[in-house]
Amino acid sequence: MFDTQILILTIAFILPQSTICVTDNCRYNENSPWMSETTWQNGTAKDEEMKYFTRSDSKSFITTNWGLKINDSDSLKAGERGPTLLEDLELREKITHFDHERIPERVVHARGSGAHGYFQSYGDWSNLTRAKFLSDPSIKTPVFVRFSTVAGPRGSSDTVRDVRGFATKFYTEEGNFDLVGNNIPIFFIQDAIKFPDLIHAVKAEPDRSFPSAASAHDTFYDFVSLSPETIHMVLWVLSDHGIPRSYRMMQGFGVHTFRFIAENNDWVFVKFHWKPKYGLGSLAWDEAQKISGKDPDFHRRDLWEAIENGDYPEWEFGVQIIKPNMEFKFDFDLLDPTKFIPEELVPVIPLGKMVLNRNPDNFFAETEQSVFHIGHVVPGIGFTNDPLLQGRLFSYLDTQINRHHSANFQNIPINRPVVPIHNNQRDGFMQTVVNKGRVAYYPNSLQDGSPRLTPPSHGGYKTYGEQTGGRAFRGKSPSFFNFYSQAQLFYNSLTQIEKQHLINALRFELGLVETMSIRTRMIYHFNYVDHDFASQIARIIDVPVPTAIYANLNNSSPAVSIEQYSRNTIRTRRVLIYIADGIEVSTLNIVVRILKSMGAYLIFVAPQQGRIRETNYIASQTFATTDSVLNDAILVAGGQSAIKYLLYDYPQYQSGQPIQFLREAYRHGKPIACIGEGIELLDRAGIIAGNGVYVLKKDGDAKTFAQDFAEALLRGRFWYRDVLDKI
Ligand code: HDE
Repeated sequence: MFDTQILILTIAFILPQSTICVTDNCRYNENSPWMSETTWQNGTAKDEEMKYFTRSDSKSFITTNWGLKINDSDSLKAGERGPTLLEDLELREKITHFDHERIPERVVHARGSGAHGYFQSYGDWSNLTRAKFLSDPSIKTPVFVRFSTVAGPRGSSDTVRDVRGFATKFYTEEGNFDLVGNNIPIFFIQDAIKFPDLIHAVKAEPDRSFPSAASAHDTFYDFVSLSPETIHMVLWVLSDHGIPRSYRMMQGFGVHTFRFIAENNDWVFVKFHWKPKYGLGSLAWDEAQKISGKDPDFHRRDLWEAIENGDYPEWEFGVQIIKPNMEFKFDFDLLDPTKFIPEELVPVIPLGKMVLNRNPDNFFAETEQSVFHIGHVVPGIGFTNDPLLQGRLFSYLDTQINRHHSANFQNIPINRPVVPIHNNQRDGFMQTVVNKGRVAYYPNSLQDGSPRLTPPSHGGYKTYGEQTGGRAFRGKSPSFFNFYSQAQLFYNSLTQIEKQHLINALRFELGLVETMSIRTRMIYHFNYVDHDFASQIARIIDVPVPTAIYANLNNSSPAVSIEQYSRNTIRTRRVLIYIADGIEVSTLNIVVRILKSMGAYLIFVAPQQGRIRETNYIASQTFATTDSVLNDAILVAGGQSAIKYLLYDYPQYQSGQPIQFLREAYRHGKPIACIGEGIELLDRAGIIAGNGVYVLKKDGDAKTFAQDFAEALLRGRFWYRDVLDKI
């Protein structure tokens, strides 16, 4: 029998080769001016391309969109007080464009923020994968990353309790690779068909449209309590992982099991990991709620400012590698996305690093219009049969057409790969490419068979030929019926205070659930995780304490704990420094110099903005424009009259914020330090020294004091203060 595939391939290769690159040494391809030796070495290929599309309006004259220069900014009327004329096309164009400025927000992950940067491999990993961006440490692959919350609308707050999206687009020399992950290594459900139900349940309830961006309501826990597979992920989101301190201080995970395929077709299963250089950090729940009011843009501001300051966020990229013969050696199914592989069982091998070093020029054009798709892979990376992954492969293409109203969304600058695109796809709304020639089909002979196919040996993508088969079947594999074991593992792995935070979070969330049967069902599930855990929640939310039915196996994976994650820098940590007229500067100078040299951000706050009399200190904030919750630590300068001012005169018109901030910082476990007379403020706040609170007496050593304080900043939180069970 005649095989048409063979015919097509034969024609393609007998026909003369055109300019198309099918050799190994043609990284810098035809038609791509931004791809050069230099741009690949310094990671700027995408930046160069973006420049081509970027317009600056500075030093220009206003025109209409058809290029007409405008000489008057008022509308055209019939007489000075008359109606506007239909003829006024300048007005009509401007208003019409304005009316159409919005595109639909993402159905999930609507609120987010992005940045440009690069990825650099630590070595040549071609023994693992043929993906070229992982084969050459001398090149920097451009990336664009978008972080997001999941449930809230585009205008909601950054610090709500939620999963965070962590989507990375690698603009590789073999096309775009999108790693569309989250900050939690697992997911709520095992099958894509349940995703619309999950999202409908967590989003604002459809009749009343509240609560916005919050899971603490009946419909979410109704769904969860009827879907035991969700319990493990619920614990992760309700733990400190659900309220990160910063996008820069959270992990990223590919969640599903993927495949790495090497040149010789050897393959392994992999789990993708991002580990933040700045360490892991979380907020206290009370703090997160207050920040939502004080600065709903807390995370996007933090990301923006760090990049503007040159403190580039950085992550290490790693993989857990599972050889094919290990597929069935775990006590869960590798295809089940509600399970993670403890790092203690399979270590994360670092493969490279990612640095974010450029903020977008235009939020809408870049961040809002960016399109991520789990199906955008490059040679050497393949999928598995995880049913959630399989459903996602369908959804991400479909949803972009809804958001951009056209299949041409790849033409948008932020989405274009840096390599040339050639195919026979044509036309559609907003087509911006002018495809020349008569031929828009394959196979052809009228255009030398071009665009032609590329064999895998020359970079063409080859699907991993997994053996499939079996009867059509709706349902779960028996290997997916294991709902509580990793939920228990996760709970056991938390430190004492992290457990307490989780319990408090559940008391809060379930305490807001109005339907008692839903609360009871949740406790029923938690009783399978750990009896004491379930009882501690039940007691507070008016649910009968259940009888113990299941023993805790006491297994754990300390790598999941934020508190135990190592940190090695205080760079970018925000220290709020109280100053006022009359401060004593000599000691303050020493402490400030030490903290600055370590890269901490120093925010000077005083009763009024501006220069402090007879010093070089300038207050950028007042006690009305900043807040304890927006900062990581407080330092109080000394000086009798300054302290008197802060304590006695100033509060008359600013209702005691200096004391209030200290009390809150103490409650939230933050380091506090007071120089000399500053201790009077501590006394007033009822705070005693010790446990992350430092006092420098008159004869004390400023250097040691500053170093102790810096050490405390590195530790981050002193959760074990007596008041903290109230958070
Ligand atoms: Fe997504 N998800 N998702 N998701 N997802 C989207 O695509 C979807 C899932 C993730 O910054 C949507 O462009 C289904 C897991 C991120 O633009 C949509 C299922 C993980 C982002 C979609 C999942 C993610 C999205 C909405 C279950 C972590 C934001 C807008 C089968 C591994 C990307 C869009 C950005 C966005 C569908 C589950 C991560 C509708 C059907 C698991 C980070 O296509």
